[in-house]
Amino acid sequence: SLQFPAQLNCATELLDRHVAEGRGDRLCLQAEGMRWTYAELQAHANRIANVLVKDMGLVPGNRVLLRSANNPMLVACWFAVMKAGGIAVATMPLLRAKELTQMAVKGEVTHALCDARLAEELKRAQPSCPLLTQIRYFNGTPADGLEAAMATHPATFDNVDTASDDTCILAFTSGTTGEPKGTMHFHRDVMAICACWPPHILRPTPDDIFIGSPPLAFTFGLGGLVLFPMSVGASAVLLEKASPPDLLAAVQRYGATVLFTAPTSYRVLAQQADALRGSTLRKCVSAGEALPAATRALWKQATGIELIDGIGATEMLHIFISADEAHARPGATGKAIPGYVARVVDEAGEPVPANTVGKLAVKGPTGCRYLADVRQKQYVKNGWNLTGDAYLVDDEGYFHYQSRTDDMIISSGYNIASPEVEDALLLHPQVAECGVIGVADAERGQIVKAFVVLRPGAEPTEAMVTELQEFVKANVAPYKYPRAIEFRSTLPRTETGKLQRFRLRDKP
Ligand code: 3SK
Repeated sequence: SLQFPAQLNCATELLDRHVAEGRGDRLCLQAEGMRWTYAELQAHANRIANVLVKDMGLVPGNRVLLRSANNPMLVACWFAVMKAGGIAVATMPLLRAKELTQMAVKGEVTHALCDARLAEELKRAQPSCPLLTQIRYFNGTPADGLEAAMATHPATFDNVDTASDDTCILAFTSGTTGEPKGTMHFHRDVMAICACWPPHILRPTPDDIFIGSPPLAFTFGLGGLVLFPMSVGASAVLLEKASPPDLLAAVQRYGATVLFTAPTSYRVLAQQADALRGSTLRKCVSAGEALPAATRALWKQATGIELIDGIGATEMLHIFISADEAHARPGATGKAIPGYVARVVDEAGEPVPANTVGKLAVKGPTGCRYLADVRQKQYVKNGWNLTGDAYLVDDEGYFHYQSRTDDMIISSGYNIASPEVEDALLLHPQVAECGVIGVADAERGQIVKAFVVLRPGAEPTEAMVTELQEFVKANVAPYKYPRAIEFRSTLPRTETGKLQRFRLRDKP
């Protein structure tokens, strides 16, 4: 098991250590028109830490809201908060004043560092956040911006001697249901995730160039694009815009070797097989939502690369079930990664036999600690974290995702997992995206309803409805076919790309 000293600051371990051990000149971060070495990132973070402490009055334990697209200044701000013993509350760039207010109020946020281009919504939120009195803006021009303040301070800073179990991250999760929950993580949690999944599954080298789409406010992105590359002294490319065309162009331009993105993005990227063949990519990680076997096959065919699938949770900080390329199984996420244990349990919390669907329960060095939330009792039971995912374990111990536990459709006594029907529909050449829910039905209790986005050129006709129904019946057990199909031009997704089935349910 992992051992950490009583006192630990993750900024010392992930950033300062490289400079102290003579790797300061190594490339750390790249972005449009920018290249920062480890020493340059350290100097920026130190100056910002000085601004936080000396100009903005930050004391250890204060919560600092961070608002920015993925760029090097956001990383410098994040490390500055760590260095000063604060708690980083990173927020998604697309959030509006209402959501920022919810987080700032619940998180008792006192300070904010915000990209000037995203100032508007924070300014709208501030009057409703009485504790939030100290804000500085960066990447703008004003003389009173963060950069001007940084210039008045030295590029050195003595990191606060934090305890390894001091909270340093307050990550909000919207989940697939309602009200945001704040999950608290310690300095040792940050180091624990760096010690578990990367060395055992990803196996990066210091020469790797990481790239990807998840926002750093989503812990999938923070780990994949900052913590994991820096844990091995590698570099990362940060993209403010990371739609599939932007991502593809950047992979080529920067010669990226490790890609982090979601299945939806892999499906679109795979259509550019010519551009991808022979690319510099050597490791491709899929997470954020379940990876359909069809998408794994598509990517392998387009690039020759076996995807590394994984499931994590903001509550757990990062990935806890995964498989490397050599152990990948189509349709399976993988096994509990070293450091974690996972099992599938029934309503009473007892393990179920192999090949039986139940609730995923996991424990390891990280775990759920909601900030002041009664839902803690539902998430953690008898020391096990119940992630809200329905899984089954096969005879060889591989975990197969079925659905969110609230996405299980029960129709005429049959248990039907929404993602399984979605996977079946996605195999149809005219289906671009789809979402499946259960809707009330007098006869069957529930029936399966699919919302389908067709590929350009395909017609949303009755004949297409019949064709898709027959197609599903031909590919999975016929009782799973969608008795209702509605065509849409888009589907509701979170900013991190997760399908929001509850919003489909709201307006069936
Ligand atoms: O699988 C996820 O959704 C996830 C969530 C948080 C951190 C990492 C991952 C992969």
